[in-house]
Amino acid sequence: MIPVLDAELDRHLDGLYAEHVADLERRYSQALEAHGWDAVVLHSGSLVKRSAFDDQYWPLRPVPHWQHWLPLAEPDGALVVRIGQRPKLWRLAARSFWERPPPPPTRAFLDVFDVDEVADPADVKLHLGGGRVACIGEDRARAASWGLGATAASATAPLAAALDELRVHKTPYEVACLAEANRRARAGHEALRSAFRERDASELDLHLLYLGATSQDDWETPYKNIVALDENAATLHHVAYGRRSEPREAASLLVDAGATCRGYGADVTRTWVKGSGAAANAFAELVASVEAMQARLCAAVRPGLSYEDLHDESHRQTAAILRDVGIVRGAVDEAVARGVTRAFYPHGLGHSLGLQTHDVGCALRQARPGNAFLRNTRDVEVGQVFTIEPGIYFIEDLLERLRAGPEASLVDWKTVDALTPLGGVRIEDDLQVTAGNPPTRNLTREHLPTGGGLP
Ligand SMILES: [Mn+2]
Repeated sequence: MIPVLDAELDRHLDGLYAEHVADLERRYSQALEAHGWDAVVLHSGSLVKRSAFDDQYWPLRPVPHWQHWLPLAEPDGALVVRIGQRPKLWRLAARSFWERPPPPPTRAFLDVFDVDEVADPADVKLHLGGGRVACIGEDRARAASWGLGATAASATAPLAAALDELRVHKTPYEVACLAEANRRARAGHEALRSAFRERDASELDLHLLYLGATSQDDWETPYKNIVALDENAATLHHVAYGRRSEPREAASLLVDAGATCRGYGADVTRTWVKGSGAAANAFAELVASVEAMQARLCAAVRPGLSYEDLHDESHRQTAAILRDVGIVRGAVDEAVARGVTRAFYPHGLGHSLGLQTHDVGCALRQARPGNAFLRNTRDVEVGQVFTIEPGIYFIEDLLERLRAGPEASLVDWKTVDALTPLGGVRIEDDLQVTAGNPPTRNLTREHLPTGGGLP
């Protein structure tokens, strides 16, 4: 297990946090003024019932606008940001002897906000002050209790879009949190690599091992761990963990799992293969090729580049790999133009990363036809953090359609059938775009250098 309580790290993050908040105050004031508001109330969120027929609640996933300012997972908090004033934080006084929110990861927020408590969240209304006040949150009833119900929807949309834009370029504090989240994820990926090499662990075993190695409860992970053995890797978001595993001649493991730091999440994928025989060897070659392609794509990132152009380039490189391993025949350009690569690589090259695993602000432009699932269509800019995650899979449904169509003759189906039991490959890192040389910092490889075949 890795230590998640590190006093030196906390001091470092707290120092950056004060600058982060000062920066947010300035940029929020500009956004409020530009959109004709005097203040905005950010609601942390309300507890949501697991079922309307039950009396149990999900753990709180705070509203990301709130988390942008505060790493607190407390229900019914209100942060009032008013132009030209120190932000005011209202916390709900915890009076329940049944439960209590998790303790704050830091107390640095006490130094940068005016902090007070209310016994009843509706009381925040008494302290809102005058002028045009917007509310951002997901609980319409709470906004209505503050007299801000009418502003909770369409009227605040332009302001909300401007606030999303503030999350596209990460502050040094946010980058430090994302780097730390990647450091924490490393322990999980390394533990799974070893366990997979040494024994025939089930997906559930591996998932639980990842949680233990990263000191995370299941609901604390930035997204549900994807732990897929063999053909399950062809389900891109496989989270229905199998409970059994038998020895087999060739085996693969795809792990797409992260960790968090103060609300910011890492998003990391590695693929491993073991065994002997032709299928294991061919699949190991495929993993090594995707790994090398992923490194080339990361190296190509620089400010001014269109992310969608890089996505298109990843399809050309995927076609070359498919040809080299004997899956696709003919010219690379033909395989891309006729949609063959899209059957093996149906998702986008990556997405913006931050408080949300698929973060906001980078998919405002519609992707070109054929790039339907691309979640980043923006030009690369200094301060962005995004993933680079190409993959090659053997997905039954997509391959059936390919096999039935006119492009079937471009594919060597014997090779496809031999590799289908191993599911697929994905390699994913988190990149920060910098103003320096090199123009990117790979937040993942600082800690987790490699993937691929296992001896
Ligand atoms: Mn991802």
